[in-house]
Formats: sequence, structure tokens, C-alpha cells
Amino acid sequence: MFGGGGGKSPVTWSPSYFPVLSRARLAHCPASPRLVRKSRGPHGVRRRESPVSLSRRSSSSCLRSRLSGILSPPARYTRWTRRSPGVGVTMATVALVLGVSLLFGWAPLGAGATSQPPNIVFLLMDDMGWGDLGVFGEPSRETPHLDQMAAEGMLFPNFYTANPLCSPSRAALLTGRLPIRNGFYTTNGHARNAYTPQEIVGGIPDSEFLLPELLKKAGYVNKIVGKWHLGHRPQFHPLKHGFDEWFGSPNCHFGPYDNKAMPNIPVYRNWEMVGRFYEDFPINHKTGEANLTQIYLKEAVDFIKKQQAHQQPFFLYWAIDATHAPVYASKSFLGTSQRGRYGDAVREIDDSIGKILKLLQDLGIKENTFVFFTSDNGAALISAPKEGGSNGPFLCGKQTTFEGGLREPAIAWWPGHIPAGQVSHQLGNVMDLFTTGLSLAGLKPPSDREIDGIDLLPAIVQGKVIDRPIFYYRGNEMMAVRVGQYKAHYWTWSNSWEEFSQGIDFCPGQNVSGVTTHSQEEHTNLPLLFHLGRDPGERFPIRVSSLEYKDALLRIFPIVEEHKRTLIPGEPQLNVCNPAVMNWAPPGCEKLRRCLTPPESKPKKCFWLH
Ligand SMILES: [Ca+2]
Repeated sequence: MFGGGGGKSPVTWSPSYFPVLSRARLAHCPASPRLVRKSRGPHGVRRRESPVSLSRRSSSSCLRSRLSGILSPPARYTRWTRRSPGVGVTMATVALVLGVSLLFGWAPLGAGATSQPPNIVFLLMDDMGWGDLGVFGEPSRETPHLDQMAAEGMLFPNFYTANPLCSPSRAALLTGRLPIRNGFYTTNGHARNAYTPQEIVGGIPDSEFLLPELLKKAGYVNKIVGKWHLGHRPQFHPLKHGFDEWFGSPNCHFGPYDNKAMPNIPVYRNWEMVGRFYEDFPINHKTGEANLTQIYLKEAVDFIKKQQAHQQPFFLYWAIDATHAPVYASKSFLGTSQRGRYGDAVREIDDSIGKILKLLQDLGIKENTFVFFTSDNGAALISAPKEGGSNGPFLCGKQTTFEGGLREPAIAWWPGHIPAGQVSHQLGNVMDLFTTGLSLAGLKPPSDREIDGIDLLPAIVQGKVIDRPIFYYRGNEMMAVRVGQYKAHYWTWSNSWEEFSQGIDFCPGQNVSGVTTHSQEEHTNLPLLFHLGRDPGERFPIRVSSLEYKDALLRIFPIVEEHKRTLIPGEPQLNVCNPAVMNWAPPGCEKLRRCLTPPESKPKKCFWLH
């Protein structure tokens, strides 16, 4: 019934991939430490360790990573305890915050402490895949700075996004909540991906708490650089949701448009537009040239320097988009990659991240700055190879709830706190960045709502693995769930036959019979089950009649049942479209004399293809 896959040998996926991965880790294990690591946080009493002891530890850490295997989480899991609002969570959070604070040698602000909580930098890529980094086995090995970042920090091979598309993923990251809760989904069609194109009427609801909004309470200054994508109408502006500064765009850099049927996307500095893509910020589709990554780099560098000079803790959300089609790179990077234009974009980003990390080092704040690198969704295989990346050994890509759609490259970097060369088998999610960010700031998550993100600090600092499920949503439907190493598909769908026949393929070259279906197939009664440790490519469903299947489903069913029973969906924000709400006359257009006249208001149901 599963296309002949059930009951096959668990020897499954690309035979060459795993050895490459292991070699990648080995190559990046530091042979000797460059720095003398300190045993406590930047504000506590410090005990210096000798380079020799650190070297031994790093080498043994690398060895452990190699031996344990990068893809297979250990069997050891603590019991997953469902978070629920109320006293229990509050007490647990307080205890954790106190514990973490003591551990790092700083205390929450407002508690009479004079020390500063750590700065927070999230480096969020757009459509970059798990397989795009050298450290994850990309054969061209063109990400030396990211690979170095991983060698100095902690790699998360089991890290996920909350949705296989930009807007809901970003809404989830900043709210710590699944898009079905925070409203970033549609009910116009079953299991349809939706986002925020120019004609979208909705956006991030005022009722949602965003990370920067909460970080302000701990004295943070917050900046977003790059793509916002949580709505472009005035009430959704990032500076109304906790950010103090913004340089970037509200939507994707699609275009050029004629400014008649559709305006070009504006670029904002803080409250006002300063120009538009293709007009003031050129992107050359023919050559692929655009200097936007350099501009975004400068914004990050200037912000970090300014905050350091002011001695204020900062949150930098660097949400750049060069790897989202149309991909681009500046002149000095064009033509330099073995991977074509997409690789040029990756190389420029890698170089920029190297510069940001070096700046933190040069300013002497690397030990007081928590940096996390990840991506908003899987590589867009539909645009690959020229304009899209790689999802490594995983099935399909962006838009789908197979591993290639939601598994993300992820690295945590915090010298002095995270031992070098570590690999965490924690199942992580972009929503955890919300909770972890709050924890770093000594703040509690809101207790009046369900928060899906967990605090990653115990995993990052203490090497713990917290058992928790990963839910894979597509629009209003929970398509799949991961519990431990098992993933159960309750629904399968790649895209429609109609689209597929027109050449739109989210799983090019990866047809798995009965799995990558072109009609929406429900498996609620007998979910398609995969063991991602043995079969990360989701090619061989476990036989329904097997004991393994029964045992796994006995674990999975109650988790899904509880999730569905307690779920309170938010008001869907991505249902209504209207050409009158496009970026015709953004704030600041008067000064520039660049206001365009909106057409008549015609609200309608948005149509989402897949
Ligand atoms: Ca994206």
C-alpha cells in the first residue's frame, strides 16, 4: 500500500553523503585553540583555562561528534512535558531564568543588577537549504566563515522552521508561536501555503507579542535589517511591533513592476521609505548584480558599533534575502562560485557573516553576544540549481512538509559559553529563538497564551536534549509530526497535478510513490511513518503491521490528539487581498515625491495555489 516501500532494508539514502558530512566535521575540528577560554560569563569571576586543556576538550568534542553521527539523535531523551499556561510554567520559567542567570554571571535587569544581558544577533537566511553549507556536506565547500562559526560553536542538524514559506515562518520566529496560532495562515483552501504579497490586507495582529517588543523591557535596542514580511500596511510596521530601527523592505524583492498595475517594493529606513527596488536599489535580473547584501552588511556593522559605543544591549535581526529568487550578488562576488549565481549569493553572505563575527571579536563583545544562524524555509528546488539551493539528503523543498521544506541549517555561536565544535541533537525550531531570546534577556515568556518555542539554553550551554514534538503545518492543516526520530505524515501533498503538468515541481527528481503525492492524501487513521535516523530522505515508510510502527504510533497519537484538542487557532490574516492596499504611497513618499495613486478598493478572497 505504500508503493512497495514498506518493509525494505533500512539502508536508504545517498551512500556518498554521510562520509562527506563526517569529513566536514573532522576538517573543522579545531586542532588547537586560538583563544584562552574563560570559565564563566563576562561579568563573573574568571578562571583561565590553559590552551592545552581546551585543546583536549575540543578534540574530544569533535571525536564525540564524529562517533555519534551527525544525523542521528541519541536514544536518551528526557520526558517531554507539555507547556501549559499557568503557575507551573511561570515557576518553571522563573527557576530556569534564575538558573541561567547564575550560570552566565548576569542577572535580569531591574533586580538591582548593574551588568548587561547579552546582545542577541539572529542571522536569518531566505530559502537557504540545509545542504548549502560546507559543514553540512556541500561539496563545493564555499562557506568557510559559516563552517568556522560552526567549528567555534554548536551545530544543530535537527533544526526546523514552523512553516515552509517566508511570512508564516518569520511570524513564528518572532512570536514563538505556530502560524495557526498567530494568524499567519489562510482558510481559503485546505492546506494551502499563504504569505504576504503586496495585495494582502492582513499582517501581524496587535495582540501578538513579538520578541523585540518584550526585549525592550530589558533595555534592548532592536534593529531589523532586510525583509520584514509580516504585513506592509501602517499598523503592521515593524517599529510598531518593538523594533527601534529598520532598514529593508516589507515584501520580497520581486519586480520590476510598472508602478501602474503594481508598484515596486519600497525600501524603508525606520518609519519612511527611502526608495524602491529596481529604481533606487537596482537588481539586475540579467547579470544578477545587486549590492544589497553589502548595504545590509553595513547596516549591521554600523548598528553594532553604535550600540557598543552606547553600552546598550542590542537585538539585531539580520533578515537578508539574496538567496531568494531572483538571487543576486554584488559585482565582486558574481561568477566566483562553482555553484552559479546562487552560490555567488551564498559566498557573499558567508563573507558578510565572517565580517560580522570578526567585528564582535574586534569590539571585544563576542563573549557577550549570542549569535544564531538559520534559514526561514528549505531551499526552493523549483528555482534550483541556478536560483535555488540544496536540501542535502532531504526530500523535496520549500512549500512542502517533507524534510526538505522545513529542516534548516542552524548554528549557535557564543564564545566563552558554548564550547567549540559541538553538535546538539536537540530538535529545534525557529520558534525557540523567541523563547531563548527572552531567556537570554532574563525575561519570562507571556503566560496568557500558548508558546510553542522552548528555551534552547539548556541544550546549548548544558548539552541537554529536551524531548519535544515538531509539528509540520501547511496553511490550516497539521500535515506531519516528528516525535524523537519518527515522523508521521497525516497528510501528504507536493502540489497539484495541474501545476505539476505545467512544470512546477517542488520535488524535482525525487518522486516517491505514495509519498510525494499530487493530490492531497489523508493518512490520519494510518499515518505514513518514517524513521529519520535511518531514512532521512523519507523514502521507505515503515510497514503498518510491524511492531515498530505500533510502538511509534502509541507514542505519537496522544501527542497529536492533545495538540489538536487544545489548539485555539488565531484569526486568519492571509484570507483577504485588495489591490488598493499595495505599496502605492508608503510613508515618506511625499518627501520624495514618489507617491502613486492607489486603485479603487476591491477586497476579495486571496487565491493560494499550493
Ligand atoms: Ca523564504
